[in-house]
Amino acid sequence: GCDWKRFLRNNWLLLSTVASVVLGIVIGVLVREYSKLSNLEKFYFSFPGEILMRMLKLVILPLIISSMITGVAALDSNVSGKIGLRAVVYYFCTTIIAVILGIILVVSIKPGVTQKMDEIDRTGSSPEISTVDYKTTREEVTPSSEPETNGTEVSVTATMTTAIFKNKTKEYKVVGMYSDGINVLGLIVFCLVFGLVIGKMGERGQILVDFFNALSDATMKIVQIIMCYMPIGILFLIAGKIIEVEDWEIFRKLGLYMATVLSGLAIHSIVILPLIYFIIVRKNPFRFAMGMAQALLTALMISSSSATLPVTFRCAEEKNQVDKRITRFVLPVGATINMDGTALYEAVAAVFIAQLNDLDLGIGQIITISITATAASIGAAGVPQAGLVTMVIVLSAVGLPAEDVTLIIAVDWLLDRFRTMVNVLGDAFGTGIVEKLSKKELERMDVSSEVNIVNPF
Ligand code: DAS
Repeated sequence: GCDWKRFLRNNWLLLSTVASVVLGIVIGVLVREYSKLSNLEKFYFSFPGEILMRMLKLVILPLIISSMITGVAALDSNVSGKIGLRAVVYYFCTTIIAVILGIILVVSIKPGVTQKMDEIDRTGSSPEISTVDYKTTREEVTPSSEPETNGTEVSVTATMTTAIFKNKTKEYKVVGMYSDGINVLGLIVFCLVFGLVIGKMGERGQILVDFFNALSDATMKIVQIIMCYMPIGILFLIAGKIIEVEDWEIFRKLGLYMATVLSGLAIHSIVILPLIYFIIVRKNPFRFAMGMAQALLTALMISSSSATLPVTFRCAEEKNQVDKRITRFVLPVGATINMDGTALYEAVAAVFIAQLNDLDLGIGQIITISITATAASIGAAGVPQAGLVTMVIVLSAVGLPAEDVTLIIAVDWLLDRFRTMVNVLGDAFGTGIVEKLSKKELERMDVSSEVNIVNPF
């Protein structure tokens, strides 16, 4: 009786978020079935979800600034260097493992070999181009290089590129992206330097440290308020998405490809990451992952690791009790550069497209794909479908037509959610692992430095 009540009290937010996902799906399917909404009505319908996205994005900036600066200032540069190095090694190793896993799966499942190009509707996202047009253009272009046929190819490429970007702008509008973009990586570097400098300034620097600490506390209070709104926002986000998707048929056509990506993501998050966590930390990885549930669900719903960051912080610090000196450092950087799910997806998608093009990949090209997929995941910003854009790097590195991303664009919004969830999970496990590895330094700081006792860490 009492246990049950305590469970409810501790998890009401998570439970109501799960309930709102289910309800959102039901409402979405019903509205889709029984009423024809105009575009404007669809926009109004998903507006409560849009509000959630905007609120989360509003707090990212003060959150990153205050957490990075206070995080770095609290550590002496010696310790922060070590912690930073450990985090980077962790990011890198897990990303490489994810890529290798993806390659192994896609090479053995061969999702692109069984379904040839014409089976997949190339017009999925660009009604201007028909399958026949595209095939003829290709055949004409390959044998000779007559100027007219080249011209045709250019125009097809151009149309497809416009199609991609048209599609993206639409997506951006729906999800409410920063189309103008915050340079998060640049911001992180600046905060790192700023934090180091004020950490060394003594008395006068302490004023700034106190200021940013207060800013950090205030931001987290706001996050707490936003999280109360989360179930409502998520309900309308998911219902709005279900109403909006035009082509469900494509999911059947690309089924094997999606299954490959999803099973890779599942293995990485259920087997590999927990195993690494267990080997290093010697605690139950699934309990740790359960503590992150609210953040994982948020990532799944809004497909942005940056916008999930406030929730990731709360889960890691409140539920999993990870040291704030670690989270403040590992989470913002991780959300920007550590994307296991994206790396795995890029590798699978590139090989899949090669298979569709009947291209036999040699070991050299597989290695090229692995390296560029890693780079593309580091380069991708933590915003919806960023991975699809950086895919172009991977494709062109092995000489595949960049416009072939149109083949997978129609299902990308779904895969995006799942890879974002894995990205967030990777960052979360990273905090636990780096904390464990840095235990000695953290304990030594606790006893030696008085400044840190004054700080509310
Ligand atoms: N959705 C992104 C993220 O926030 C990355 C991606 O598109 O792969 O993690």
